[in-house]
Amino acid sequence: MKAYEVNFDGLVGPTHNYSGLSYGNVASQSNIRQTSNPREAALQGLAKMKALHDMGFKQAVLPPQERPCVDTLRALGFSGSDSDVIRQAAKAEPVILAAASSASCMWTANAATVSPSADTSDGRVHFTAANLNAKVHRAIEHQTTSRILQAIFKDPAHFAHHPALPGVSQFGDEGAANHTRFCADYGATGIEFFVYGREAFREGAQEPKKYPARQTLEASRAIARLHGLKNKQVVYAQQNPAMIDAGVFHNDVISVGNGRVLFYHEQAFLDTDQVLSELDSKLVATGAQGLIPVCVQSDQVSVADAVRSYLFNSQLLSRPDGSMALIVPGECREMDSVSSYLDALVAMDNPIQSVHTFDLKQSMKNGGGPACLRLRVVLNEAELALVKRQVLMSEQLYTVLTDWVNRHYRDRMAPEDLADPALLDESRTALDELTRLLGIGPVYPFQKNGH
Ligand code: SUG
Repeated sequence: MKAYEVNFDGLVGPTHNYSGLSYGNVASQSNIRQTSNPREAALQGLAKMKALHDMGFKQAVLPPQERPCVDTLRALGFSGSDSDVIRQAAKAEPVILAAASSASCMWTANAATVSPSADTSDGRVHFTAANLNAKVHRAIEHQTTSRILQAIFKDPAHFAHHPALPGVSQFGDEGAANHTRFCADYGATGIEFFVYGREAFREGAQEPKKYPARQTLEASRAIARLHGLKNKQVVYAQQNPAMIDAGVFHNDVISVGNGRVLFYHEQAFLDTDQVLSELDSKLVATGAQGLIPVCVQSDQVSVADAVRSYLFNSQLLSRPDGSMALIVPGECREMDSVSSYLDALVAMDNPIQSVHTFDLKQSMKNGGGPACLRLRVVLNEAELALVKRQVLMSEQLYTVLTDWVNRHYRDRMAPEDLADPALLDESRTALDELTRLLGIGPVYPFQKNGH
């Protein structure tokens, strides 16, 4: 049966702001306390979704979460009415209020790890919501993420949903940002590639020295078990710890894969030769042709330029003729080294034949490029037919969501604006309407609590 990669992009939420919450993420830290523009952020994301839909790719949308998360603030001891809770938190612990207000669920590459039915032992598509427990503002995402995924992928005969792994650092899991799948075509059995930052249970294992490694090998292994993946279909690789210290906080900041292509920086992995040879041999054992490695050398693009431009946080998308399109952030054309590399890349003998640039500056300033903003879900035709229709991008959905954003979003958000209790009401009104537009039912806590 024919199968597709469907990209589920996160719709940027109404509280998008710059609070410098992600230590180890250079962009997040360097833009701390700047004024953001939530409306522009959401429109930039929608423009990318619409453009990819128009180019013929399968595109869908995942809704944002309720922020500020009043339940988190209450759990941390703030009390009274919702407005009281926000006012107290703003006064006593503005950092906690900022964490509870982040729109970070827009980066849906971190929402979950997804294994297509062609890979899993029970023939269902498996989802494990990521615990994101390395950061407070992200660790509060997974319950609602699970509810949203279950509302969209409903049929238990075809879709299996696993709750997030235990929320401790030994099982730190950042979802699909550290997961890539290689295959001959989407419907065929693939090789699932899990990249981790550290090993939690092995004494003396290499780790970064400065910044935290968010993903553990133990978490990746647990997901492979939960999804029923056979050892011959899985490759684990450690990210080069020096890269994490250079600001590569997820593997998707230094490599991206699709089909048989791995586009990566020469410094991405700890043991590159071993990684490439295991990927290649396991891929060939599925009946596919071998891996096509496309390596970028440091003298072509330095790690610092890769981190600044987000060259590898690109989407690598298959076209019907077998060629691939690379979707990059505008920053890649603002840097000479990266821009000339891209021109050279499309002239080389590999499947990547076109480069498309998108302005995602609002998200980029928090360290989120094109690949961060999407969750890849490979679905065969039967599974795709079961997906909640209203979340699939169309001319009409684009118009409806653009209008929704224009009606509900502010066009400026300074750090002190997070203290405004009206922001919660605005967000709830917007999200309540959104669940109706997308037909996903009441997925937010406030809809259940009857606010
Ligand atoms: O987790 N930034 C996100 C960016 C996630 C990028 N995702 C992928 N690479 N797939 C993070 O660090 C910044 C929020 C702030 O500082 O306000 C933030 O959460």
